[in-house]
Amino acid sequence: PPVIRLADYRPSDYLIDRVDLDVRLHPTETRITATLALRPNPAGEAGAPLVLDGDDLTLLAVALDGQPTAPGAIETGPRGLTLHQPPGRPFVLSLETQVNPSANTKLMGLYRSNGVYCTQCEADGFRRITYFLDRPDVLAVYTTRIEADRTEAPVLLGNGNPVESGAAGADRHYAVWHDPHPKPAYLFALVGGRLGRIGSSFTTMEGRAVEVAVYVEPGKEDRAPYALDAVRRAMAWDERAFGRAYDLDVFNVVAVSDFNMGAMENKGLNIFNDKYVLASPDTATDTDYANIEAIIAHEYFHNWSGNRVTCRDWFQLCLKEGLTVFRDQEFSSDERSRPVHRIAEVRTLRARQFPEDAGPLAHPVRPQAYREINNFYTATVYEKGAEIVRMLRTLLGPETFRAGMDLFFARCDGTAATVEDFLAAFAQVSGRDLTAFARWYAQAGTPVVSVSGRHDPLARTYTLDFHQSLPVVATEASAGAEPQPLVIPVALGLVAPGGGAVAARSEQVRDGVFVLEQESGRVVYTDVAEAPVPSLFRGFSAPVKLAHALDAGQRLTLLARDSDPFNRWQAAQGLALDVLTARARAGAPLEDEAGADGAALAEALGSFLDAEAVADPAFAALVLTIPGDQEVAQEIGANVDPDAIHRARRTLRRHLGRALAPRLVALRERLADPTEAPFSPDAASAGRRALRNAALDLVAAADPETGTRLAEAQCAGATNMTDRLAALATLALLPGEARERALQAFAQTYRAEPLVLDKWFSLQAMIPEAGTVERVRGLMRHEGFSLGNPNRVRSLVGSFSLNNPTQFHREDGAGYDLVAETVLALDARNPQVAARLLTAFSTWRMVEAKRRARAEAALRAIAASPGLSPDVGDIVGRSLA
Ligand code: BAL
Ligand code: ZN
Repeated sequence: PPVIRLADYRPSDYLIDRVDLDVRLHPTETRITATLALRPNPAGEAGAPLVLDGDDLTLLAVALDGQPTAPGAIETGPRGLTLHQPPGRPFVLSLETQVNPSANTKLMGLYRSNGVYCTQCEADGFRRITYFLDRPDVLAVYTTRIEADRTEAPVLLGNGNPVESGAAGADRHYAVWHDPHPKPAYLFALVGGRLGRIGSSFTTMEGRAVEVAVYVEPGKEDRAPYALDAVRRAMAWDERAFGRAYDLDVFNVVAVSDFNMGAMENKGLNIFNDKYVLASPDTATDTDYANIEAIIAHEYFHNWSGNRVTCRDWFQLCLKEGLTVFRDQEFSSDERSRPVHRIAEVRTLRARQFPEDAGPLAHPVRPQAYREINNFYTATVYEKGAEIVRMLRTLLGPETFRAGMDLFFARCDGTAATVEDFLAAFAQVSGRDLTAFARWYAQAGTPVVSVSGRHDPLARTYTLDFHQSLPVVATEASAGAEPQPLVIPVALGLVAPGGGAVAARSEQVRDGVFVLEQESGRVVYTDVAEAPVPSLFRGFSAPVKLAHALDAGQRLTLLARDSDPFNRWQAAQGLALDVLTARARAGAPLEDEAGADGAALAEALGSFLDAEAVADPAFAALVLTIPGDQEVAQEIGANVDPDAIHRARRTLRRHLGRALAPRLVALRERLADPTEAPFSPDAASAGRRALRNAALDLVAAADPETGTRLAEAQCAGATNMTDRLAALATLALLPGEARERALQAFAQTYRAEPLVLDKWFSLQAMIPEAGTVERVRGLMRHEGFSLGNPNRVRSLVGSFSLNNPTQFHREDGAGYDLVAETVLALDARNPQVAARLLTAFSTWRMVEAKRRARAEAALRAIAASPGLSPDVGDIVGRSLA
């Protein structure tokens, strides 16, 4: 596909003010009449031909101002429709198209999922419904009439508010929806089907009574209340935290089972992957509940950050996504535990975004070029994008930040905006020049901040010297220019060696934050009697790698004494990472013990558990969890041997388990829920379960026999999916009959529950054993598996490629071959999901030479395959560049 550049942006030559759609739903022959009120754009080129996007459409009729068009006036091709000499005044174009929803396996545009008609239009799916100016800066007011067979689709939903409904002949009926808010086509949606509904009402701070409803597969209504409640909590929170009220009379959420993404923020009609709606104690884990809450909130928050203010072009995707992720993270932090949530956010960033930023798919948060926009819904745009917004708040302070948000919403409401518009609002309210800060949006790669500290006992000063180094990232999506210093907020403090904060002053630190604006910077604290331990980047105040030579003793001080929970957790992670990288680099023989560093870590964790585990189990569970393979691999950086990392992790887990076993067993008992207590998905209950299960995991790592016994009992006797799945995950790491028995029993119990079987697929795909490739191939033939359903593919093959590093990176290349074959098999059917699966190869240059050669061969074989989709072609091209 050709490259599209931000620098080439031009406004549309034409605008569309109103869209009237008449959609007659039919399984294979759906007809759409679109009546478009167009006019020349004063900012465009006068007299230019009108070029409407179209994809996979059959054009049945066309009329201009109600008249048939002259022969030759209109031309259609594979990319769309051209009207050669449009009137130089407002005009109306009517188009009748036909599409086949049942044959739409790409799940873009109008398709059927389990017999339910639904749509997905972001980024460019609307052009698969009718010919259109399918770009986010063309905003129109939509009225949609939906007609369908009454039995097949008793529920008919559209954007905006319902206007009228009624019979359309003997067997058919219709509904009309009107959305008064101008929107781009990517926010269009409709749904038609047989659906169960649960509803509630919410009165906004402006006094508007809103009917809120969640629609699910009939019979699953009892799994929807958590999502419905999350909507209402999100509505209330956005009013409190950002002053944003909802603006329609209805807000609908619909769950469908075949969906390329997590969910979609269509105006007033959010369509969800059912994985992020349906929850019951027996089918959903605590993580599922937390994800549902977060994604429901995320899509709802888009109503302002994305819908009321949308993006001028797709390069500005972070404007809505990074900002909305920040907003949903804040919501979850307020609804749950802020420190625990912050740690979870950073773990995701490090596991997904840092590797992306270090590999061939690296791109700035606002890319400068793309070939296929669907490949830019990335951890960088989303998660790093959210970190930029968080840094802005840290730099400006919460009040000024809020004033900036208010101004941005007020000024850009109803428009398609840019990152510059966003920053201009904050510059205005703060009086600051944000030009240098804006580099965060333009420069790819993870900065490294090196710090060294020096105590002068005579002068009683403590000096910290900071230096930032920025990687030069020369990928297609990145300018490749010499990077300029970033504005890096460093939240910091000093901890006395014996504990407690040091009451020192520094002129360079305000409200606990030093801003590193140049390549180098210095902080001098005065009145420091004894050498302190610096606590840097508290709360992970910037998305950087910190190079700071703390010794184990200093880390232990921070773990035990720092007032910042994030850095306490970070201290434990740092201790573990030192052990893991040293041992992995040395080849990590399995029989080795973890050594003195491991012993020090075990002792510190023991004291920590004694003092704090019961008070904050969720936090304790995170402290107990050592860094994952990915993170160790990142730390090592080059010539990575995934087997050595895995052995090092196993050894350390075994060591920690042995050292902590008596405590862990006691904790498990102490934290057990009373058997009669009803299940609650709240954060406190989830935290207890998390710690009990982290303890089980370590006990099993140390003593497989005890672990098997405990896990088998827990798996069979669990009263909720969190405990059952955690026990099964523990068993999955213990080869033997017990594992296979438990896996079989689980599959038998949940054979009619696709979302639960996904967990079962996923666990097996992650078994770090040589037989897993064959196991995955076998599971691909399981009756519950289908290449047509994105959740199934992600659970089985996605989990294998992303979460099973030893088997994906098998020395003989069998793991690469499995994923490459699946990508090719999927590509013809669903290119978006195929391309996403292929991104697992993006770290291929980091692995050692033998594996690297195998990975490259697999990528080259894909690249040489005929008929690749633009999606896969783009990823494979960039991966090999
Ligand atoms: N806009 C695509 C799905 C999401 O990020 O909300
Ligand atoms: Zn989003």
